[in-house]
Amino acid sequence: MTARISDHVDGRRLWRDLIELAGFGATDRGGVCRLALSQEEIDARAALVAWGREFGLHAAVDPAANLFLRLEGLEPELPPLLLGSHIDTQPTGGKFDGAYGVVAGLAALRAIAASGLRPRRSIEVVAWMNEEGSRFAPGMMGSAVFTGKRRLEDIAAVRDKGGCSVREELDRVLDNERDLQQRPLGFPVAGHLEAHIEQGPLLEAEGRTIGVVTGIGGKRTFRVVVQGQAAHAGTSRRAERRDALVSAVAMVDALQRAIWDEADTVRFTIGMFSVEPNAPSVVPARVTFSVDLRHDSDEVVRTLGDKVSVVCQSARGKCDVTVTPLLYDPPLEFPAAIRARVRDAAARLGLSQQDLPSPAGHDSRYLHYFCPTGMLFIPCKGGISHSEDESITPSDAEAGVRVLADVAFELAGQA
Ligand code: HGY
Ligand code: MN
Ligand code: MN
Repeated sequence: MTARISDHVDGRRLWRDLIELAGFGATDRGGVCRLALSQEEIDARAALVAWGREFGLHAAVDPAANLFLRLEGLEPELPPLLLGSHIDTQPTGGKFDGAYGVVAGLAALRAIAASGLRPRRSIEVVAWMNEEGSRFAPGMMGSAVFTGKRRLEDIAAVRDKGGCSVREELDRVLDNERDLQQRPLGFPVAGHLEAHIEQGPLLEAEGRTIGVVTGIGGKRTFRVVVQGQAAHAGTSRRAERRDALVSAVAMVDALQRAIWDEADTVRFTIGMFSVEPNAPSVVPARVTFSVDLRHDSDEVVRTLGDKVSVVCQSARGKCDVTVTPLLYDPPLEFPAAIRARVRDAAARLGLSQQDLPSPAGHDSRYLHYFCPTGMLFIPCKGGISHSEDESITPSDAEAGVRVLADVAFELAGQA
């Protein structure tokens, strides 16, 4: 039997790293709050660098604070293969969304190092900056800037709710990592593989261990600002009020009626909703809310997304409303050749598998337009994610790494 890299995967060390990484930003309810460019993330990044250096990885960072951990190949001048995902989380996120893919990448490189074999191309684990987009919107900033989808100066100007800019936080992170090698944005890459938890119920329901990801669904996001007029709750008559909350609620109701479909295939979410000044005796002056729309048909994403502004304007009442599009990412399909490698590697390892799409977004969405890209999923309990209850099993975690390690070594050996 040919020696396989996957025979050298250390499942115990993988699980230890996953649980230790979850400690950076651990919440009381067993989840993780490790927002992009936060101190918790800086500390987690330092741990990843230390773990990589234990077996000779070189750490580097680019101007968007994407973090690279490189296993040098026999021909270091060749463009490397990337094993990427993210370590930033939602505010009440789980231990594994994103973090699994970065730690799995590290475990795959650790297995290659343990095998004594050297890949032809270098292989680099990447922690892409701000995939989640909850502290700074939109998400996937690091991979978008690396691949040229967005400009660094544009994302640097984005501010969080407290007024802190991406630029200020990038400077803080990059200063903290000033001893790391500097890499340019968008250097040539041979390919990108991402291991991720499914964040949906299919694999668990079907009793499958490995998901061969066929592609990523379409997504459009918007920011809606409803502008009214602050007034005294006791003295201002309803007839003269310009109540931003009343208008915003009318918009939410009208949007749901216009966008939700009977077949329940459209994913429409208003996840962020803030009222100002948010004081009990003041008529709301302004409401800001998010719109997140997804579907695997580009036609549906386009036509329903085009309704958002029209519907908000029609429900504005006496207030003004501004609808700002944040992103529009059409659905995509990963190359069949990479999907076949994931499928064959899982089959060789005797792991059950199935093809499935990803309604959730990932950094691989932007890498797909930059280099040959593919993804593999492992199951998560009840399909629960973006929740402190997110959970996976050590054996599924290890199975995913075994597939990732074998596919990575194969792709890195390619001409
Ligand atoms: O929103 C998403 O799909 C990703 O998990 N951030
Ligand atoms: Mn993710
Ligand atoms: Mn996520």
